Order: sequence, then structure tokens, then C-alpha cells
Amino acid sequence: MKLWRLIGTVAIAAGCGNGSAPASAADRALAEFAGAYPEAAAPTGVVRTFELTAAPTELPLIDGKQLAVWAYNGQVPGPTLRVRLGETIRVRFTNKLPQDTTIHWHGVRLPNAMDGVPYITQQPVRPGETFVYEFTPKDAGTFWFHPHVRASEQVERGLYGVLVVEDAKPAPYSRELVWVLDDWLLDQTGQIAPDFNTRHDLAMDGRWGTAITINGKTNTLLRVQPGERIRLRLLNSANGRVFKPDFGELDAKIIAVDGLYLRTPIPARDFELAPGNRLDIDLAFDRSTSAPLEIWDRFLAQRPNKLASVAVDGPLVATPAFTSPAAARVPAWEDAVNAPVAHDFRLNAQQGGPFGIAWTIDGVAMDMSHHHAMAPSVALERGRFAHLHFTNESPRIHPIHTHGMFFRLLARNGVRVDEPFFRDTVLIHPREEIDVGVVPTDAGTWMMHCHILEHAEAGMMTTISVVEPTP
Ligand SMILES: [Cu+2]
Repeated sequence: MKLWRLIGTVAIAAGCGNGSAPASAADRALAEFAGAYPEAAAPTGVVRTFELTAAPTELPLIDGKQLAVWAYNGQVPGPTLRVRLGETIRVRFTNKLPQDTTIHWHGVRLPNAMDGVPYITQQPVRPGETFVYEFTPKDAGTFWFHPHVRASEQVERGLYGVLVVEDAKPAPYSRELVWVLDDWLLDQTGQIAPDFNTRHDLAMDGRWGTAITINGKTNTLLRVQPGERIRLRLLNSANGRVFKPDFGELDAKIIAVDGLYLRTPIPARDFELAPGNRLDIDLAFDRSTSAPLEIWDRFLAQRPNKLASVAVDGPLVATPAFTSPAAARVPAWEDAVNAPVAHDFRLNAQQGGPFGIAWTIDGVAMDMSHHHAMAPSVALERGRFAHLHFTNESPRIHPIHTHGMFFRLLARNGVRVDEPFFRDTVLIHPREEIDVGVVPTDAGTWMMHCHILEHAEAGMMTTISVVEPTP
């Protein structure tokens, strides 16, 4: 940090030579941000209504055996909710679980009261109760929804689904696929191991399962016809596992991260898909091939996992010809790290708390299970650029997720990175420091937490307050 501040002073001093008032690094970042994505929603007036019920059920999952799960509308993953940009989504949600719950709309910029955070944005939805979520997404993209109450148990039991917000004019892909990646930790009877938030999970990187599934099933085979061009929407819904998808010989480009398009598409390799992250992949099958096509997870280099096989056969179909969707206005924010740091979040653990290990942000473990009066970590001004710093003082990984706002990664361990995209979740490696830049667009009290759900449950959560700017 000291190094950045020093460089910042030099840069600003050098910028004074042209006679005009010197713009600060934050002013320059904000100017460059203009037009990156809309500040407000643009409702068309069309309302799409969905009924969602969370309830226990049994489903043939993993390798086809009956598994006792908790599910939205009796499905794991839950139904994919699909709206078009500008349409208003209205979800009548009913809780038929034996516990309180809520629905959080991960990655969606929405009014704070619709964010699904117990005791902060709403009261928990008690067993038997109904709650109506209604909002108009500001962004097209791949989002998802899951409980924000006892999430390490409720998500693990199967409560998650994808929200697709289509572009006003969707690109003409041959077809679209939604793949939800998850892993399952089973007991000797083949059922979901009922001990959640174990000391092992907490001491390590959360609960990692042994059965890795796509849309609830192992041994995925993707059948395609030569010539097809597919938009693949990938979500990591696991509690703790990070995936690093390797598409091998496939022609695969990342067109969107965490919902939003990239400045320009990049090859789909080496992306750390942490819990909560989404990738939209442009997959083209422009030739017949006899080579085995496979998709692997290589996050643990020594223990790779085969995710899917791909079979290309059948008659050749015409390939839709169009330029991959992109967002021209993703800022580079070259000197944004020189802006003053609004807050340095320190991530660590300590002994104690209800699970024996507490995960902390700035030395504090947050308890979501009841009403509390914890002060926000930092107050940011709506519509202004803010520079945040994170120091991982622990030897574990932490995918940090912000509700209600996107950010861009500026640097890792003081070394500038230029990711051509925004995020809502970023993996912070052991002992790593990162810098991010953010322009919040929505006022309110927003959660920020580790998306390893066991770490979050054991305290690694805080809030960011977004307030109206001072004139
Ligand atoms: Cu964590």
C-alpha cells in the first residue's frame, strides 16, 4: 500500500503541469466509468410473475439414486427464471421448509429491500409464510438466487436456481445451455451428510464434496451438431469448491463474467470460477472432429475432475455468424489504485464463536442469526468511485462477494491487473492483498461476505453502506 500511495503522489504532481485544475485519480476513474452500465433500470411495463416454493423432496440426482434434498419447485437446480431486459420480475415465494429462509438475487442490482438479507433488508420468511420479491433488473446477464439464511446448509441441500436476464435483442446463438456446477458431500448411506459447518470445513476452505455434478447429475454428455454455436451459462453453486474450467480443444471464449459482458471476449482458460461466479461462454463447433472433446476442472492441478464429455455428430448445421457480444465501455482504470483507499478489509480467523472457529473481517465475526446493530464497515457515496483494499491475513482462500454492486479488480499483491470485465465475486488467495474499484449505483446497506458459505456462517460477513453523495 505504501508503494501505491507514493506512486500516486508522483502521478498527481506530474499531472499538474498543464495549467488546468488537477483531476484526482478518483475523478478520472469516475469519468472513465461513464456509460459502463446504466445507473437506473428502464422498465418496459411488462411484468413476469413466477411462483417459487422451497420445500423438502426426493429426487434422482448425482448418479440417479434418490436423494433427499431441499428444492425450489421440486427441482435441483431450481427453475431457470428467464426475463428480458426491461421486464419486471415478480416472484411469489412460499417457504415450506422447517426453517426460516430468504431469497438473495446474487449479482442483481436491485432496490435494497429486495436483496433478501435477513434482519437487514427484510425479516426472515418463516415456515409457512409467503414473501413477494419484485424488481426490474438493470443488467442483462446470468444471475442466480439462493437463500441467505443458514446458507451453508440450505444451499448445500439444493436450494439454488439461475436467473437469466436476456438482452433486449439476444444474439442469435443456435441454442443456449445453463450449467450449474455443484459438489455433494454424502454420508455412508448415500445421503447428504447432515453435519454442517464442521470444524474441518471451517478450518479449511469450507465443505468440499466428492460427487461433482452439472445440473445435479454426474457423467454429463453434451451432444452437439457440427456448425452449432452455443451460449453456455456456467454457475458455480458449490459451498466452497473452486472450479477452473478447461475446455481443451473446444473453441470457447468468455463473453461475460458475473453477468456482464467483457470489453472484448477472451479465451476460456485459467478462470477461477469461485463459489458464486458465473461465466458465459461462446462455444463454436465449426468443424467435425474425431478427437475426444472433454471439459475438465483443473483448479487442483494434481486432482483434476472431468466435468463433461462432448460428442459432435449428426448433420452439419449453418453456423450463426455474428460478433460475440461485448461491452465497449469497461474502463481500464489504469491509475485508479492511486485513489485514496476508502477501507482496508482485513480477513482472518480466530478461536471461539458457536463453531469453535470464527472467520473475521477487521477482527469482527458477524452473526446473521438474529437482529443485531453492527455498524457498516465503510460508507461509500452513491455514484462516486471508491477504492477498496483487502488483506487476506489467513492461509485459506476467500471468494469475496459484494451485494448490489459490481467492482473491478485493480491489483493483486500490488501488481496491476487489467481484467476486461467487472465482477461481483473475486477469489482472494492465501495471504494475498487485492485492490478493487467500485462505483455503487444503489443506496442502502449491502452485504459483503466470503462466498465460502461455511466461512460466512462463521462470521466472515460485513456490510457496506451506500449513501447519497455530498454535493
Ligand atoms: Cu472465506
